[in-house]
Amino acid sequence: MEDPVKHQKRLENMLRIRRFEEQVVRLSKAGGFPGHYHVYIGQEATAVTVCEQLEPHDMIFTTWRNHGHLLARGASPGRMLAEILGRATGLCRGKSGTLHLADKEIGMPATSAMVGGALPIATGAALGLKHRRSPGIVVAFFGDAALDEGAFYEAVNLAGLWKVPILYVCENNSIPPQKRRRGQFPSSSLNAAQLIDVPRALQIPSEVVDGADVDALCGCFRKLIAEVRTSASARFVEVRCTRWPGNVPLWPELPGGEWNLEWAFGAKPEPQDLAAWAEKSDPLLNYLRGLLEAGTLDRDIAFAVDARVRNEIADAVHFAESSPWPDPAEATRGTFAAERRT
Ligand SMILES: Cc1ncc(C[n+]2csc(CCOP(=O)(O)OP(=O)(O)O)c2C)c(N)n1
Ligand SMILES: [Mg+2]
Repeated sequence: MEDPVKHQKRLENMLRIRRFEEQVVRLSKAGGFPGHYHVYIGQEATAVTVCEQLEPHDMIFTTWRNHGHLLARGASPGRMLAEILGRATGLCRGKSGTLHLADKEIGMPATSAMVGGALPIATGAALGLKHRRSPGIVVAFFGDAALDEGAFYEAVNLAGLWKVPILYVCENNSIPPQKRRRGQFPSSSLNAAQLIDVPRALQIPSEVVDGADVDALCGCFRKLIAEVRTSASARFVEVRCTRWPGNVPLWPELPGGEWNLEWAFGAKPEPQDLAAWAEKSDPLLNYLRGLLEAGTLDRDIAFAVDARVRNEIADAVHFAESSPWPDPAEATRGTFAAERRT
């Protein structure tokens, strides 16, 4: 059995993402920032279990649904929130907002909000690591709709031909057609029986894993990331997530309010679709219930971890809200490569 401290840390890392994003929803509704945004609630276990396997020299590329990936990799919650609010202290000095959050200090130099847009960049970065004989690898996170894009096929095909060290993590949160509401993105539509048939046809070893099962995710990523490192070649994984009922593009909701730790101790959330999701499909609740049953954690520890995370996120909100706006002159600074001087 793994060390209880390791389990607590993993739980804390997942909770940090959830509590952070609840504040993002609250801030958006309070008019704290303009424009739409996306949250990672219900997919936290994927980012956390991938990042546990990474080394400092590894790189990550991601999408508009990026908050969880950055937090799991160790980005500062305060500087992320400041960026989402457009403040000068933000990770990208207030220029990127939620859709393009990036932090090169932790190996996350760029985020693409184009469906499939990060895949050629990530694959090129993996080629760069190979040429530099770096021990690093690349992880590319993307949604299932990326498989509808030509960029996906080019990138994955080249990764196979060039033999570059990259793990493609496809987070499949597609809504079944019968459950889609008006205005929701359909996500993917593919003429293949399952997503992994596509990378397999390009000779990329590919697996499917349940995104609500933390133990399965840990086992899967431990194995695949070790394979990417030792073989210096590509792997593909489809993580199947049941979409959280609040995941409404482009304006997420918090049905049932903030996530409640009591749901792990028998309390039932409302409405009904949230209760059904919390019962089987929430990776956080599944993990927590498993730890409680195994005696790895008790109620007091679980509440103490949550309190610690809530305080950390409250500090992050305070930091972001009290941060200054960027100087107007900042708008054109750093947007183009410096002029060449003769
Ligand atoms: C090339 C392109 N087409 C359309 C959009 C608009 N768009 C933003 S998110 C999205 C759905 C993406 O679904 P998926 O890749 O499964 O990711 P998810 O949001 O479900 O995590 C679409 C169509 C876009 N950003 N880029
Ligand atoms: Mg999707």
